[in-house]
Amino acid sequence: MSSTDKWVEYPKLFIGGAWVEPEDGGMLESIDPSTGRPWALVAYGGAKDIDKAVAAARKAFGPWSRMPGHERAALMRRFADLYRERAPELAVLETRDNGRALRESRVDIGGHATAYHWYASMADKNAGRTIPIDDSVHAFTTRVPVGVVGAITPWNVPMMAAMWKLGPALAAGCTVVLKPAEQTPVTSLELGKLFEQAGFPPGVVNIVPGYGKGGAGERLVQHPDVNKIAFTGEGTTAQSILRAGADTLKRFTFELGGKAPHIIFADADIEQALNAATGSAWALCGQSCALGSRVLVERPVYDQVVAEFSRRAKKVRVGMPLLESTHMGPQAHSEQLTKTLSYIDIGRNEGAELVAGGRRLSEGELARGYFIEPTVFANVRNDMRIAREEIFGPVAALIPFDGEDEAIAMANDSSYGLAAGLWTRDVGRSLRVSSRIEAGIVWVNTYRFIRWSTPYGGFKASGWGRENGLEGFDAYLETRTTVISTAGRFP
Ligand code: TXE
Repeated sequence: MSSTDKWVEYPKLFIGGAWVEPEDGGMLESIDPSTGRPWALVAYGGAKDIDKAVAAARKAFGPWSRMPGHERAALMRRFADLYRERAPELAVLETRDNGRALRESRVDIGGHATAYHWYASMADKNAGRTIPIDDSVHAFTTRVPVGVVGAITPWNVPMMAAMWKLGPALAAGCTVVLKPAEQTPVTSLELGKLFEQAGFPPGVVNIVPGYGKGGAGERLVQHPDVNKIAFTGEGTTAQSILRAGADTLKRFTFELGGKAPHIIFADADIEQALNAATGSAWALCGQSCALGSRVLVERPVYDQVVAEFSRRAKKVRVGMPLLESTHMGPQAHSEQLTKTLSYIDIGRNEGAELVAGGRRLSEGELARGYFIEPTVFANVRNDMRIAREEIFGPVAALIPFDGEDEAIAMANDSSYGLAAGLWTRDVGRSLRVSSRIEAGIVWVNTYRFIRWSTPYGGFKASGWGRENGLEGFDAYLETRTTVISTAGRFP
């Protein structure tokens, strides 16, 4: 056995700074999506384990939130340095758990240490404001941590989604219970080891893998002692979470799906636009909320873009995700494979023209895994289901348009509003169009540029609130206003 096909076991949860056996959870097998076989045995928690984790986080909250910011920052920096050292190994583990091509996991996870450092630098700069009124009163604001945070993360980017929540939460002075997706729990448990090694006080970070509905996730959402849920996942799950959390009126941030328009005007640098549009269509095997899955192409260059898009789709090297040569691995789990294949059928039945891909790969060693061909549909209409619903697979829908107004109308004709891309050499047009797009982030002459410092989140059904940037930090703070009478008199 090589180190990369090793069986691994994580029989304990990380609660209150200790590794403990689940009380009412159990053990689950995590499936390697490139082989369809279990590769890890992992502890998962139930309601009682969540209760223990929340109690530990609550106990830790007072001391952690009162710790001077520079001391919290120092701990976070130590964690970030350990994370940097372990990043190559975390990338391999994440690739085994969710099948993302190693070359992608490496770049993604390799950048997180810097992100944790960036958040660490906020921990002692959390200043409020003085509000001028008149000589009789002095008013000021203090920004205080929201409290105990339940972080619920998905399977497509477990380490990124965890970092987007842990970084700002810890810098703000919150304590956290992290519940990773049941399909990909391994790397999140590895984080527990790093927090332990970095010397974090017990209970500041707790990690409890588990199921969502009816399991650890739902208990976390309902728990009266959790002040905020930070969630990344599907919109319908967010709706269930809202209902389940309604009685406790906790805070929520939601980073949900997308159906991003990627607009290519005829005056664009077509070669660059194609690099971005094709690259982003297959990134994460299509399992990204920022996927430019609706490629809107101005009519004069439409045929050229369709031909080149499908030519490139056929050249993508789909294969075992740990191989350096692989561009695109399998879908992360069997339900996602089924979902993507069903949307390919829907596209065909709706009358879209399949110009590349469309099949599950069933040759040789790939037959056991959840591999699928990069797929391109041409002559798609924006009212087709493949243009409206999030597929979360490597399926691009190419839609022709005439002129700016139609491009904007089509881009905005979506229930989602997470991201958008546009390609043009005309600076005026880039400003005109981007200012009318209903999306939380608009990329001009680039695509999927995501940084810890740039706010990220959706309009419309794509979410609530923002992660990353100063806005992402604010999402873990409450504002307290203090008003002091200088004369000590009322009225
Ligand atoms: O997500 P879920 P799923 C989209 C994408 C994908 C679809 C389904 O379109 O095909 O969602 O993925 C936890 N209370 N995205 O079903 O169910 C669950 O355990 C509390 C977009 O896997 O939303 C996991 O930890 N928690 C996306 C997390 O929620 C619950 C990322 C996500 O699972 C819960 C992933 C409940 N009732 C999927 N139900 C993006 N925005 O990037 C589930 N969970």
